[in-house]
Amino acid sequence: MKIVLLYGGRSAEHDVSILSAFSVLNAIYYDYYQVQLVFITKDGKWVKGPLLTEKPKNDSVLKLTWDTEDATGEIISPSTIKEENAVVFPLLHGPNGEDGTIQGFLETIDMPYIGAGVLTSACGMDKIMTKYILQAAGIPQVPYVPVLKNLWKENPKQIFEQCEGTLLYPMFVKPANMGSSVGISKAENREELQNALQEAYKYDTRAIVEQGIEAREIEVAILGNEDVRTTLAGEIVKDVAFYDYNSKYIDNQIVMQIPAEVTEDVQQKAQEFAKKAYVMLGGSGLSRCDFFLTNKNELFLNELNTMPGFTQYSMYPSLWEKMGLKYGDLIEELIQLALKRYEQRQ
Ligand code: ADP
Ligand code: MG
Ligand code: MG
Ligand code: K
Repeated sequence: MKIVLLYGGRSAEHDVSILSAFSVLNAIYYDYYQVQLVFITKDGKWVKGPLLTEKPKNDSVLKLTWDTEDATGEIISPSTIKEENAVVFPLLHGPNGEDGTIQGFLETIDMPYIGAGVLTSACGMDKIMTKYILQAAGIPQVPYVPVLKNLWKENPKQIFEQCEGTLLYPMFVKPANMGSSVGISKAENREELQNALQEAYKYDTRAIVEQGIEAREIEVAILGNEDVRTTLAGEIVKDVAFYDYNSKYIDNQIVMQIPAEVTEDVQQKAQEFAKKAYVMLGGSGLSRCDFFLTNKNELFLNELNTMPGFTQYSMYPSLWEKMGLKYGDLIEELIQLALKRYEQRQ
């Protein structure tokens, strides 16, 4: 069977995707699978790389296609990836990859693929939609105000008053559709709120303003289709106040604590909320569910990431490793879940 590994992509998380892809290439079971590399450039071109039948000696196999300038692969029309007896692994993060667009395309060309379907991907990527669904499910989350660009332009004063009437400073302002902390800022007063909204609108016409809180950040990994399994929570131990893009990917200021040192009750609640949110969003395959935990042991669900960072050392695979599921076996499970969902739909 062939695994079509889609990586790179048009989002800010392009480089993270390449790292995840290399980890997968090193761990996939070549006794059963061949891997067709398909790289998506930052400007959205699809490049067909080599077909791997064994573990690559080094990452030059991916570097071949890293750069649009000296890309050696062949530029292809996306629909030509279609073939029988193949499963797509859309190892793409953020908009244009994790948000339902690629998933819709794969549905259209009728190929099985790893991870969440169209609706779950789109709702998981959109912070406003996620909030609405969690609210309907009765899952605790921080207070928020959705702020659409049109309404903001029409009457900014009303938006300020609405935010200040519902929330206290500091507030967190985010584009609705984004990831990796891109476009997110913290606002301490009205002027900063104004600037933060302008920043968020660079990325999306939909923004969300949230109550800023001081909290630890804990995460639970979820795996399954109908039969949903969760891991113990892990903690992102920050030595920075705001877990932004730089601290996530550039400065490496993140330390993971697995399992997180939390009470039994918090542990249980985190797993319960993660599972409930996943089911409410219609999850399949995998997701990483992220929480805030205050020093009063209040737990707030922040978001679900339907295609979380997937290097061997990322939180998602590390949480499963701790539960006894090895990285290679995790990939195998994801392939089987993809096939199962595809068969059920036929
Ligand atoms: P992304 O999808 O980009 O990861 P998040 O909502 O997870 O967006 O926000 C990124 C980071 O910003 C979080 O991991 C956290 O460190 C910080 N953050 C986000 N919202 C809040 C909030 N309401 N209060 C305090 N910190 C927050
Ligand atoms: Mg996210
Ligand atoms: Mg996040
Ligand atoms: K998300």
